[in-house]
Amino acid sequence: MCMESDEMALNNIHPHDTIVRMVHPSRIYELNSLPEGKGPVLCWMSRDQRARDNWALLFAALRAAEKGSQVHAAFCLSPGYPGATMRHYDFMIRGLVELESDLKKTGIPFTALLGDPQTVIPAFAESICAGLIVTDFDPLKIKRSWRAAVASAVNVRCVEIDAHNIVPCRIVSQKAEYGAYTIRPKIHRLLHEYLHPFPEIRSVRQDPDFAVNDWNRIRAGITADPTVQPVSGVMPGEKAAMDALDDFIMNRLERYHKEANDPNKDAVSGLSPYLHFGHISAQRVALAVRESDAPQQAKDAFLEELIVRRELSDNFCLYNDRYDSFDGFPQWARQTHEIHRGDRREHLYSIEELENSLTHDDLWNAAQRQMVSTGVMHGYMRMYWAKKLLEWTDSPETALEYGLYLNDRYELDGRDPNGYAGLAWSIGGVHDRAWPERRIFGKVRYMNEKGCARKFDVRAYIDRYR
Ligand code: FAD
Ligand code: FO1
Repeated sequence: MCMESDEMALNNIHPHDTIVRMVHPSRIYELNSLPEGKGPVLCWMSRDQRARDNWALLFAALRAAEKGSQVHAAFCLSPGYPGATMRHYDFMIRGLVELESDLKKTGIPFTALLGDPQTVIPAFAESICAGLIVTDFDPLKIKRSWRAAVASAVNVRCVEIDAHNIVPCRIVSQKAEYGAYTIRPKIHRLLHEYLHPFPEIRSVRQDPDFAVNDWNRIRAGITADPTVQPVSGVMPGEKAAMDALDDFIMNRLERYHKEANDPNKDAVSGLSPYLHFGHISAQRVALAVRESDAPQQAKDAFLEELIVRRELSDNFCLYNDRYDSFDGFPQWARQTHEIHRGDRREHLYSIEELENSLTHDDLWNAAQRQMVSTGVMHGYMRMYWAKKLLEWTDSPETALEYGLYLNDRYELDGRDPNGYAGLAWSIGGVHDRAWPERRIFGKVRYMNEKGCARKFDVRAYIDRYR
């Protein structure tokens, strides 16, 4: 039987601070049309796994304060998330352990659940008599189906808050954009409304019955492939993410506009695993970069990737259900691929040969090895790597299938809208234009080793990942 909860308040929130003032109302998307109950607010975290700078958690805490109830955070670990391996679960679980302790400091109880979120979240919500469920935004199909199932299984209001994007994805545009050139002005027009500092949840005055999460039991319940080992070079969690941001701003940002395309120069941020698991907010990164002393050109080049390109990927996945298939490519690209289906391929590799870096191309093999051994392939090499899959497999469908499999298996940031958009750009011309026609690629942009050699010391890269 659900009883009304005790009074609580956010002691750092001024009595006349309202949700509308703190969390932009356009971030809120109703997932059902049910009324709120009086019980606690459940913040079901999924894409944004952090205590700080999290609009979904802020909304949940503020709403709880407004209605005098408690806020409770939860994360549901699905034992076999598609394509994920122990490398990903290890990174994610270590981040969640830190999240549990960070939330405890603010007074918010955190429960780690195990199972299918579509049944586990409604059951948990019922067990704590939740009066409102708040979750985060994610354009991927699996996450959309989880949210829809939860929203229809519960008997209280369920809302989604875009805690990942600076300008909420549903607000930037209501259709699939053609490319960066069409979404850029839409984002820039709205940035001033959204790119502001975050309010802070310092502590919540509530007396929760803190759940003790049994992390050993949770780890034991994960069925992901254990053969892809965790990597040691990237530490998970909010603290490590903030340290990585500081390190980037101090030591590399000033060179970003000149050297980001050189995989030997170590000029990129390395933030993508943290952004993927929501250990850091893109808004926090953008604010810190904007306020830094780096040259304006460096800041602009970086913010173009972090904001425009990243939000374009979310737009692609939200409005194109076939973001992971040949059918999701633009019409001109499908047409050109049809014309070139029969073109003779000089090299044809199996997935095993590709996975084990056994091609004739030392540069490609080095990129594949960088991904397998470090969990993060350099961004410039990702383009070359994916383009070659198109050249060395029997069809664009196979190229995409192999690309998604390898990317999502080894990249720490795999299974992300950026990955779907990146592969669709490389193989299917998504967000790109038609180029002069050539063998196999048709009008899809081509890349070769000579082009790489013009940009960086190819030999040095090969030697590094030999
Ligand atoms: P930085 O250069 O420091 O950029 C900062 C942030 O901007 C990145 O973390 C990312 O969030 C965003 N960003 C940078 N480049 C892009 C881009 N091209 N498109 C969208 N956002 C971008 N990114 C992933 O997060 N996950 C993936 O699985 C993934 N797979 C890719 C596969 C292919 C074939 C291609 C071409 C690109 C892929 N990308 C993917 C996009 C991009 O390569 C990575 O985001 C970037 O290399 C991550 O390194 P970084 O954080 O050091 O990037
Ligand atoms: N999200 C969840 O809510 N539960 C999970 O068990 C889960 C596992 C998981 C494993 C690897 C990975 O890369 C992502 C995973 N995610 C999980 C989703 C993640 O939080 C992101 O929302 C999407 O992958 C990207 O948008």
